[in-house]
Amino acid sequence: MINSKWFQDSVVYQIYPMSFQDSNNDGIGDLNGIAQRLPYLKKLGIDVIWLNPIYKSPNKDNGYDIADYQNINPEYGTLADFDNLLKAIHQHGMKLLMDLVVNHTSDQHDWFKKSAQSRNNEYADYYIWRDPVAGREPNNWRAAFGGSAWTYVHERDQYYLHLFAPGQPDLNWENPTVRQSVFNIERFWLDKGVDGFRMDVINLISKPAGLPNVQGTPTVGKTFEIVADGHRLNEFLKQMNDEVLSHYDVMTVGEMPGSTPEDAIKYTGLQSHELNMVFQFEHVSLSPNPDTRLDKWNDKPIKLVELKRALNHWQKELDGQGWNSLYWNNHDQPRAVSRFGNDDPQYRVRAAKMLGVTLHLMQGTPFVFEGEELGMTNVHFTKLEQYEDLESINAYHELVEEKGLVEGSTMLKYLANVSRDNARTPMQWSAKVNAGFSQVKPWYAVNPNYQEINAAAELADNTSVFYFYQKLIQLRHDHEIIRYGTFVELDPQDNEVYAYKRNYKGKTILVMSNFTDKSVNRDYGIKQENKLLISNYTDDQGTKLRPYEAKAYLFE
Ligand code: TEU
Ligand code: CA
Repeated sequence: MINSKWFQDSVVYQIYPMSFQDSNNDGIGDLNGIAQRLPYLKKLGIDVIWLNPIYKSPNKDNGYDIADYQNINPEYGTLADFDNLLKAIHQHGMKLLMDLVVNHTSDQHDWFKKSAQSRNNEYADYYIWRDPVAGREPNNWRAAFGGSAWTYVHERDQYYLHLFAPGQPDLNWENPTVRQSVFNIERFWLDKGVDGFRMDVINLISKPAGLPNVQGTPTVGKTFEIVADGHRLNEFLKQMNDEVLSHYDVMTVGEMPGSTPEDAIKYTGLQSHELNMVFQFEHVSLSPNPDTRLDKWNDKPIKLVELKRALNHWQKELDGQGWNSLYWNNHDQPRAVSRFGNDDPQYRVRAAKMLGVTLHLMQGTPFVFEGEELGMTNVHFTKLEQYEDLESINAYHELVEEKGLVEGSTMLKYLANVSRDNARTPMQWSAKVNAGFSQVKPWYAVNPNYQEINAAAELADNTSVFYFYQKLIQLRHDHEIIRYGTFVELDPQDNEVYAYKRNYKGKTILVMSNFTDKSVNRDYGIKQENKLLISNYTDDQGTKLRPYEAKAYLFE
């Protein structure tokens, strides 16, 4: 049993390959483009790279619909390009996590094509097929990307389950042969030298017995609730760990929508030997629409006390019990500085740094999403045709046109506020054409603010968000108290300042972040001899915290 804990000392950088760097001028990011940017990532100081899916896929959900798990999507390159990239990542002293999407495959996967043909071939039971009930779908579950979670196939005169799009049929994890097929996929990549996996919606793989209806008006939220953290999940994860993961020195992070700290401790407990950590969703689900039929679509500001309750809940519950991932955003979430800070030009840099201090000094493994280290912002689209994500487009058509639950103009505000498209515009490398991402028109629109916000400008400015993130990462590498210290929340009801302490071996770090555009006063009893570790202002005005001011002191 290999039991090293390098994941606790690491900072991870998430790359959305399609939007990171195009190296062959087809307008699409690729593996050789990533290899070109490894020196940039090394300079930032990150330890691990997580790549969103790069496998063969029809890209109905931008790669989260996999048609061949052991081949690279030609748009990104070849298996040889992958081997070269992995070697270069290791030569730069970094590690690589792949994205393992095994709750479902693409409907173009051979397994599904065969499964859909007959009730009797070897793949018939690889997916979740059910007979019609009274000529209709087998239950009232709703799919995350719109409509029923069931689609009818004439050849079998049955429906198949898809919690996401019809092009993403759910695998039947009750079938032991499916589990062995997944384990073989993991071994294929681990034997190539990959350092671990981010596991897509892994807490959805164990479906409730009998697939019962949800109560009341069926919504996506209720469907995920009845499926998440199913009764055989521990068993499946334990088997995966025993048969595969424990034989390699790997890092694993399970994406677990709807999970609670209690669930997480079951899977990532320091004695559980299943996964190292989870991506929980409590702090990124704080402002669902009061009309639950609209699920996440809203444009309400987030209350700081609610954000603190969500994050502090996980810090306190997992302290000494499990391990947190720490993230503000990813490819499914709007950009951090727009959602939790302030992307108004006069505050953006300060607010981006403030968010960095707030999160990176907590207990857990920080994940930096591409461009977050630059303070990249939401793209503030105003028209439906500017969106490309099926989740955004389907939600607009279903909620505005089919069901008439919301005005189009209002839904466009919701999309601008929380759509995944915000995270998927090309990385902003320079003020050159297409932000230096590609020399031809990119697959997706570049954020118009790339001439002000880009890596080249920030690398030339020692007060940039980039160098501030570099310092935060360095602090984590230098101070055990940041990696292993306990967490103590301060003033949970304070709706302007986020403050907390970390304690370790007789030392204390005090962290305070003003989440407002006003100056406020807070006295945390700091003494002259306490050392200022980091601040997003060049001077220190003691108990006065200026707009978006964040700083941390070390009490030795
Ligand atoms: O997302 C899981 C998930 O819960 C999504 O529904 C996500 O929360 C939602 O899109 C936010 O609005 C994972 C992947 O990260 C996502 O990109 C995929 O679309 C999804 O699974 C299906 O594989
Ligand atoms: Ca390309």
